[in-house]
Amino acid sequence: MDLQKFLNYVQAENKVEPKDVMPEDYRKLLVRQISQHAHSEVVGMLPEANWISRAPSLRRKMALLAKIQDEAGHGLYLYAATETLNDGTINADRDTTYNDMLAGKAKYSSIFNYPALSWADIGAIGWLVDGAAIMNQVMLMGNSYGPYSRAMVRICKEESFHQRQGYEILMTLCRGTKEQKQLAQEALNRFWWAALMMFGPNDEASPNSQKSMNYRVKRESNDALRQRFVDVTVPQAEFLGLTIPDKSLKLNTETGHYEFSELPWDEFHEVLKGNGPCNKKRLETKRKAQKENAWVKEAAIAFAKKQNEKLVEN
Ligand code: FAQ
Repeated sequence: MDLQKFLNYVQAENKVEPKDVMPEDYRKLLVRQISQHAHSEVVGMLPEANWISRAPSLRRKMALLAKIQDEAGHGLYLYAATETLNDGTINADRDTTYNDMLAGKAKYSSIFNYPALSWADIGAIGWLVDGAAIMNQVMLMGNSYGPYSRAMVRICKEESFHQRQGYEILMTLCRGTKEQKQLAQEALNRFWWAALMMFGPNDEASPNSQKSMNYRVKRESNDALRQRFVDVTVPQAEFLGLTIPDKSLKLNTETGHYEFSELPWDEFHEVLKGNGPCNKKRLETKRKAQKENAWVKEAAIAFAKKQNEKLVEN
């Protein structure tokens, strides 16, 4: 495989498709990132699921249920996109990648190791977590691998509904009583730094970025996306009448960008090591679900097999 030829091909904005010849490290990079992304979607359902039975109205419950179902769908598209990279040497099938996550060998986004403690946190998750996810995923729509890029287009459309439903929850709370506004402020305090950490380490501490950019998987750096997120989100917080929990935050009128404090990187590394507030609980919940729901999978496989046999008979 001529690496330079491949680089020229992707850098000229061409898409790579599953059966195309590709460098092994490109394939590995994609399996790592797309499967981690899929794990994030399905683990990300858990903090919100905690509030389905306690949503304050039927309308809120319906919207929350729809959002959580969307996240399951995103997981499905992404596991399916990962599987297209199976080539006999790299095992990218769904059971393998999923079991790697359950075994703690594969990562999912740090943000989902934080609990949703109040209804306002559901608003903050939509506004900040989905907001950060979209900022990153709009860039990923242009990535060089066809199935991943196409999955991102659809996912981004749904994420923007999620972001708005979260913002609307907070808007309602901020226009409510003093106590409700306080709940919204506390949710922002809890989720602000964790949302900024979703973009990953600073550029100089990001081992995968350079290769990923060369291969046109990532199109923008972690810091560039984080900065854009801050620039877009601070005015939204001001509109809600909420205060970003960062005393050093200020607009640099020359650059037009907000300057902000260094992130709590020690906390980020602890969460990645499995020591966040909910890491153990999240994996236990997913392991339990796999065990208890195994019969559903077995039944679906048996049914599909019967259907196939019927097709062959006819
Ligand atoms: N959490 O060299 P880099 C969502 C890891 S979807 C955990 O910069 P890279 C929707 C990284 O994997 C949210 N680990 O890595 C939703 C690498 O470790 P490795 C998920 C992190 O890949 C909303 C190491 O650190 N989105 O929220 C994190 O070039 C609401 C070094 O980092 C995606 O997955 C982190 N925050 O850049 C669902 C998007 N950051 O693998 C439900 C796709 C970094 O070498 C409810 N992924 N690490 O062992 C990406 O764009 C990239 O993978 C980055 C990291 C930007 C996350």
